[in-house]
Amino acid sequence: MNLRANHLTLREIRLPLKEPFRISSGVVSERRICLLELRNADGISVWSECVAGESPNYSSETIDTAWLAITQWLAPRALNRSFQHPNEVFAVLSTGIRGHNMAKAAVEMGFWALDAKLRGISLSELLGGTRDRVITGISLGIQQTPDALVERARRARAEGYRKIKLKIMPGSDIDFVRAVRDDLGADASIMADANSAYTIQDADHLAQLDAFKLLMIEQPLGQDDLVRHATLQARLETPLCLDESITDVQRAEDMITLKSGRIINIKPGRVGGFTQSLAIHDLCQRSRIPVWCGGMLESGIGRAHNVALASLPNFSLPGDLSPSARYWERDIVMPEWTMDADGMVRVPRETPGIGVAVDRDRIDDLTIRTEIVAP
Ligand code: OSB
Ligand code: MG
Repeated sequence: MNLRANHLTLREIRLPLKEPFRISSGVVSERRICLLELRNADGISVWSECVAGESPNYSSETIDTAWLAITQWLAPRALNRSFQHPNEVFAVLSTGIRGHNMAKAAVEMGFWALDAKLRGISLSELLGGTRDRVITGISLGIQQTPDALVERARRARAEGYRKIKLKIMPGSDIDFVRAVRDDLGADASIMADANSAYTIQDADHLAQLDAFKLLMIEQPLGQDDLVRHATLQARLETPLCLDESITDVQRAEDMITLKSGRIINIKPGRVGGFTQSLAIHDLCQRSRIPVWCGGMLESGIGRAHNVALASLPNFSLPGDLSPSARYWERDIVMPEWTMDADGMVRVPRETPGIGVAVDRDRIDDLTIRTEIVAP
């Protein structure tokens, strides 16, 4: 099959979150989102999303660096070039271009969506997904007080979420996690995510979290610190899950070899797209490492890509794939993403491509900048 595109439109939209989302390294109140519309010579078009944030507090990328990378280096390489399969795109984008994974992913995932649409199959099916529904969790930002966090955790459980992730940082950790565990009881699936807020000197402090029987602790230490994560994992009973550290399949291999963690959060944006995500998924399946799909406060477009990925068989733990209404007053896709009372989100496997329609009028209203790449 000849996979080829000749036109890319980048847009920046701003979507206010219902509630500010605070992690150890920063807070977001309004999401600045970069959307891509990739088009072929027959006028077939597909949407993808770049997950980079406004400031470089999660990774070194931002929406503005991604915009530059996509328009200057990545799109010119990928447009007007024929691919046999979308799994060839990542290598083309990566030869001689270091880093910029979120920018690469946004382009690469567009090609996967285009290929699915041209074949008349869902993105889930193209990726090798098998699930009709994916299990869903919620990620709760850092709150002012343990009580405020307990209130949100209670609500989340009542809504059916199957995993409740608590953001932590020094000063907002042990007491907050204890309060939620005490209130929700032993059966609740709870985890913590530190976004690299600790150092190995905090090992004894973090070991106090073992008492709360968390499902996992996500990324306590530095993003390039697999060695100290291994030291910490040996000290803890609770499994460590790596997020920021896993930027490609080699880093996943390193984690397994060094025993730096026992679970991986796969975010396609962080690893440069679906080809790397699938390689990590397959490696982890062979190595009996469970994976789950992380989130980056995506709009309904990025969410469609994540849901398709999470429908693969080794995505055995609930993902950060909350429904549209958890984030936005109104999403930019139709239908919006919803979750049933069992905490499941349906995978649109009967619709070709990403499986939701994009609300173009609403996107036009929200757009504050546009750039076209059509070499
Ligand atoms: O570490 O998983 C993270 C959001 C922004 C940056 C980093 C992270 C997150 C989340 C949000 O946890 C999860 C979601 O999209 O619901
Ligand atoms: Mg994380």
